[in-house]
Amino acid sequence: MDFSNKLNALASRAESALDALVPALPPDAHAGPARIHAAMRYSLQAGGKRLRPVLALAAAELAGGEAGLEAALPAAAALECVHTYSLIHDDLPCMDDDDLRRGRPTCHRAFDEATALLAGDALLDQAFLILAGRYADRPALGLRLVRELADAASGARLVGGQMQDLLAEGAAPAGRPPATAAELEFIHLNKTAAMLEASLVCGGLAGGLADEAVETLRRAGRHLGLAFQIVDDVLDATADTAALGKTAGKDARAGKTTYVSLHGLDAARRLAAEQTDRAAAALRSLPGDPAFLLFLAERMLLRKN
Ligand code: GRG
Repeated sequence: MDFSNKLNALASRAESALDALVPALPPDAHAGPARIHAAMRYSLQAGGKRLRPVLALAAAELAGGEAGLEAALPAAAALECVHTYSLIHDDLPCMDDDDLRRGRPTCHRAFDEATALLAGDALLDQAFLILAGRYADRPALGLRLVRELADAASGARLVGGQMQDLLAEGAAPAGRPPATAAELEFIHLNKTAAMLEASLVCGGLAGGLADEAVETLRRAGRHLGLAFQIVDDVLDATADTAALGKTAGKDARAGKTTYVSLHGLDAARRLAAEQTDRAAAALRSLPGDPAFLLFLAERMLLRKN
């Protein structure tokens, strides 16, 4: 199987896991109103790249072969639930205020603001419900996964990065750039890289990787995360809305500090390649064959949306 087929195959296994673990309407008398489940699934199934689940499954396979990959499927679904929650909330009028996500109207446009807020909340809860339920027979692993995902999503990381992003945007006095290079790195290490790190780490843990190698995956995830964000900034400045499936050119219109506004397009592209090289060096030092993870790193660098 070539790597593009493998990527599609892993994304499709992640889709099936999500479909099974986030049912349209839980078969339970306490499932609650259908509208909340419809909103959760609307955003979940809007056709994201499934990058976080694929990274988790690839790391798990490297660590533990097919059995490792199987073991990581619930964690992969949980990661996508947290990621989708963050996108729904990021799109709300009180945050980035966007109408388009994954090529369709954002959750609050398709439903309403309150429903979108609740759908995000419920997806976050669903992630931990999946971990607690599906790893109940491996409590030590379950606890480590819960801790990794909760930490990545926490006020110190995903939420903290988002907070700092909002503060940088709102508080900049006239004439001063909204964020310095150091502030920008803090925002992106947490808003973007934390979830990519957690994806590789959770995959490695589920696949049974030893602690030292898990830390190597964490380092690779940090560099991949920075590269991913730099590419995001480049795409925002260069791609069109139709290709991105979300509104293009927002950063410049908002006067936001990005890698592109700080360093220019060419240097930003070079920085992304540099971070990808660092991630690749970490991946090459892992036990096992990192070829597919290296392919993913390259794909993330060359992505068009
Ligand atoms: C609201 C807690 C909270 C956090 C929001 C997701 C996010 C943090 C902000 C979105 C803005 C942004 C550009 C974030 C950094 C990169 C990112 C997470 C892009 C979206 O991820 P993709 O490209 O999306 O993997 P798909 O739709 O393919 O899953």
